[in-house]
Amino acid sequence: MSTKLYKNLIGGEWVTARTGKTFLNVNPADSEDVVGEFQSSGADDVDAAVKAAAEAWKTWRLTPAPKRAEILYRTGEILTERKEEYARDMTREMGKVLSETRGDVQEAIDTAYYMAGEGRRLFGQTTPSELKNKFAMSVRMPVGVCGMIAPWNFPMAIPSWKLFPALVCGNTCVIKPAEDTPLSTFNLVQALMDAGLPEGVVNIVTGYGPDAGAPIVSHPGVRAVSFTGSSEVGRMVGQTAAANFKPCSLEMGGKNAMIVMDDANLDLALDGAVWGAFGTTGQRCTATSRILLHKKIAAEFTKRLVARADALKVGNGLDEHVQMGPQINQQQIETSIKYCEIAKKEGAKLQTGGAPLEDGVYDKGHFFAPTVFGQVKPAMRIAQEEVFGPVVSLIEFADFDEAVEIANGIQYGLSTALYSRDVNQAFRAMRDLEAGITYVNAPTIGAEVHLPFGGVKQTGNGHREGGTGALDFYTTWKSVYVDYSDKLQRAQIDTGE
Ligand code: UN1
Repeated sequence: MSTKLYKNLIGGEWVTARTGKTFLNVNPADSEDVVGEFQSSGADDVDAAVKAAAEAWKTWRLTPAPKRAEILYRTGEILTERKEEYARDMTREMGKVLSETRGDVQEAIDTAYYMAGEGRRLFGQTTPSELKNKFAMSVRMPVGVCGMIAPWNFPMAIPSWKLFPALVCGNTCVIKPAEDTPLSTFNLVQALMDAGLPEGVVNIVTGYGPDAGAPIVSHPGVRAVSFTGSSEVGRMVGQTAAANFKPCSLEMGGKNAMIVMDDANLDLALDGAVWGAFGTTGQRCTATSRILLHKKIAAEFTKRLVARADALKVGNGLDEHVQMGPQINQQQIETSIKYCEIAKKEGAKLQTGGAPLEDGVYDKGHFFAPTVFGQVKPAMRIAQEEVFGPVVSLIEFADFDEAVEIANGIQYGLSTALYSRDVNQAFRAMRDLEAGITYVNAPTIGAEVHLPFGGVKQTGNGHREGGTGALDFYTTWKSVYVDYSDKLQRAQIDTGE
C-alpha cells in the first residue's frame, strides 16, 4: 500500500512545503505501519500561513459570535459521528489504547459543545460611569492571528482546547501539530471544514519545532502563542514571545503526587494509582508519577500495586484487550531507561519493570514495562524530574503535614490527589497543595474541559486552558465610554458639582 501524502493547509489550499522536505508518521507499536507522509515545513511556509490567517481574520472577526459558535456545534456533531474512525487513526499514530483515544476525541467533542455555548455569552461588563450622562462597558475583542504548538500525547483534545476557544472569540489560527501525531489535527480540522469553517481561518503547518514551531513564535503577524510541551522548550517559547511583548500561554511539565493516607479506601486508591501512573503509558503531564504513602499502609500498598502493574497487558493499542500501549518513540524509551538508571544509582529500589519490552510481539514497537520504584526519597531526581513514561516512585511519610511538604517540594505544580476519608484533611489538601488541580479520592488525571486547566510554578506561566480561562487568553479587553451629555466632561477633575 502506498503511503498517503498529507500537505499543509494554507488559506484553504493543500500545499507542499517550500522546503521540499517531508517526514513519515509511524505507528509507535509497529514500525512497519506507516500512517502517512507529512510536510517538513520551514519559516516560509509559516509566513504564508500567517498571511492567509491575517487575510481571513478581516471577515472572521466580523462574523457574529453565535454564527462562529454554530460551526463549532456542528463540528462536535461531526466528531461524534466519526469518533471511532478518528480514535483508530489516533491509536495508530500515538499508541495509546482505543478506549483512551475515544476519550481524547470525546474531549474535543466536549470542548466543541462548551465553546459553542460561549458564542452566546462571551460576557463583558457594564458598569456606571463616574460622570453624568456617560455610559461605560468593557467588551471582549479577538486578539488576531493566534499561533499554536501542540504536543503528541493528546493529539486531538489539546489542539481542540486551543483552536475552539480561539475561533469562537473571533481569532484565526496557525497550528503546528507535534511531528509524531499530525494526523489527528488533520482530522480535527477536516471536521471544522466540513462544519463550514471558512478558508484560511485555520491553517496547518506540519514539521519540527526548530524549523516550523520557532517561526510561529517569532512571526510579527502572530499576536498570541499557545504552547503545550516540555518546560525546556516552553522557556524558549516564552523568551521569544516576551521579546516581542506577545501574550503566550505555556502548559508544561508535572511531577504529580498522589497522597494515600492510612484511613484511605485502599482498593480505590490502588485503582487510582494504576490508572494515574500507567494510563496513557504515563505520558500525561497530569500523570501520577509520585505516590506518597502513609507508613502504616506503605508495605501493603506497594505489594498490591506491584501485582497490579505486573498484571497489566501491554501491547498494540488497537487490540481491545491491551491495557497499556507503547511509548511514543525511541527517544522517550531512552528517557525512561535513563531515569531508571539514575533511580537505582540514587538508592531507590526497583520493585518491578525498569526496562524496555523487546521480544516477540514487542520487537517492532517502543514498549516499556510498567515500572515501580520503592524507597524513593523526596530529593532524588526520580522524585523531582518528569520522566513522561510508565515509571512511578513510591515515597513514605509519617503524617499529613509531611505529605503536603513532600508533595509541594518540587519545581512543578500541575495536579495533585489526596486519598483520605477525613473531611478535614480533604479541605486542608484543597487549600495547601500547590497545584493548579487537586483531586480528592480520584487520581491526578482526568480534568474536565469546562474547568481551568494548568498549573503553578514551572508548570505554566499563569494562563489556563479550558473553562473561562481560555476566553481570557484568546480575547483582549476593550473599555468603551460613550458620553451622551453633549459637553466636555473631564474624568478625575473636580468640577465642583
Ligand atoms: C495532558 O496530559 O497534557 O486531565 C493533558 C487529564 C486529561 C488531559 C491531560 N484530561 O489527564
